[in-house]
Amino acid sequence: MPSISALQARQILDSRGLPTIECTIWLDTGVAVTTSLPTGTSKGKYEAVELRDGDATKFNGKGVLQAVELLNSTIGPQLVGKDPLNQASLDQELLALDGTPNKAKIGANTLMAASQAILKAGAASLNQPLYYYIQQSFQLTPSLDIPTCIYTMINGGQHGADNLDIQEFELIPASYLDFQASLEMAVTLFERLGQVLVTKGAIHSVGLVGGYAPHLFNNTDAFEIQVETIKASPYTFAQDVFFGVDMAASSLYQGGKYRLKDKSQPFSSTDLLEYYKTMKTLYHAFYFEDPFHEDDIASWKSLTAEFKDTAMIVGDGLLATNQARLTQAIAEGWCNAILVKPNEVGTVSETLAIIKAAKEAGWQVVMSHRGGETNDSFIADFAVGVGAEYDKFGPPNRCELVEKYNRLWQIYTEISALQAAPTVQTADNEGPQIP
Ligand code: 2PG
Ligand code: MG
Repeated sequence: MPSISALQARQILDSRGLPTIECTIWLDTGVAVTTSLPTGTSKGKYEAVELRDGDATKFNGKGVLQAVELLNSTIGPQLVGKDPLNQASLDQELLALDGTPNKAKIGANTLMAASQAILKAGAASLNQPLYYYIQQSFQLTPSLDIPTCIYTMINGGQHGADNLDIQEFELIPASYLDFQASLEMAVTLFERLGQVLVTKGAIHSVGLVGGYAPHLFNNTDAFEIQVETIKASPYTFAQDVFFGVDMAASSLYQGGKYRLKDKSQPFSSTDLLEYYKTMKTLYHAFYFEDPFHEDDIASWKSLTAEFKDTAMIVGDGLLATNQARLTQAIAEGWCNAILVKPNEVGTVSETLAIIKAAKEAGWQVVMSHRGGETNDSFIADFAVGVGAEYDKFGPPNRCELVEKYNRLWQIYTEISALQAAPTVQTADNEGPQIP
């Protein structure tokens, strides 16, 4: 069985121009795999620690050279000679190097760079596609399907560039549209939305994550312009396409209230819940990510009880892909879906355990990119391999994001070909062989 012969990490830049980690593992067969890590923009306080150098003379303190050094001098040599198929035990070795619950010693980014590279190396050692290796090895889903994509159209808040408070306005395709049809719809509507914004003089740029960051009066305008765009398109609103929001509400919270430009007075938690009820009725929104502050638990529970199974109440900053938070949230009914961001955790094994726990509770899993991305499409394979019901990779725009959609497209083609004409596996169990 192939073993790890070397690991090399380096500092690269993410889509915001901020440093992040790239890591390569070589197998003794000469095969090499490379992975890079996204980094967060609107970070939750419950996220594991991301190790940054803090040297203000370099990259404004945001360098990751300490993490790179740890990978090259400590973690790499420890992994040499090991079998990359032993993901669980190698992750345990990594965790032992840190020893803290929130990865405060060596950083979740340091650990995940190695853990993710080990996963890719495992797939490469069997010559299997990554998504297939993940599905076969960890058995979190019996079937290979493309998750329903949640496409970000407009960015506000910390991801925006103008006066919208809502961080992401999402477009969600109806479940009867397959991946290819949904991507075509998202691309069509994204382009048309840009044209409508120009026509309205709502001069647009794109925000941090590539969605439009238009000059609009308030959040309601953003909904109305999207409805108008869909109505003038070949698609039917509330039949082919629905809405969702990532409120990132912790960033709207001031002195126990929520500030939104839709109203001059701040919203109480009760006002905000009513606002969501209206949004659901008027705009057929059924996806509410971080609708309240991450410590306003009573409001989360009220919204989840109010909407029951008719909407997804999604914990992002609330849960921060953290096992302890998830366990409590499941027991107490805080929400009914989790946004999974592997880079918040520290290792692949811990991420898989969180996904398993969420699935066992009957929750839906949304696999997510971060505000600072790279061209690695790891997350697309990971979403398919673990059987996530949804993924959120941003708008169908910009290389670092379309890379994920293009990878899903490739996987879609492979899976479709397999379903149409199942082929015989090779003796080496190399996974799907595409005709
Ligand atoms: C989010 C993500 C993805 P961030 O908030 O859901 O868009 O971004 O990196 O800001 O957490
Ligand atoms: Mg979010």
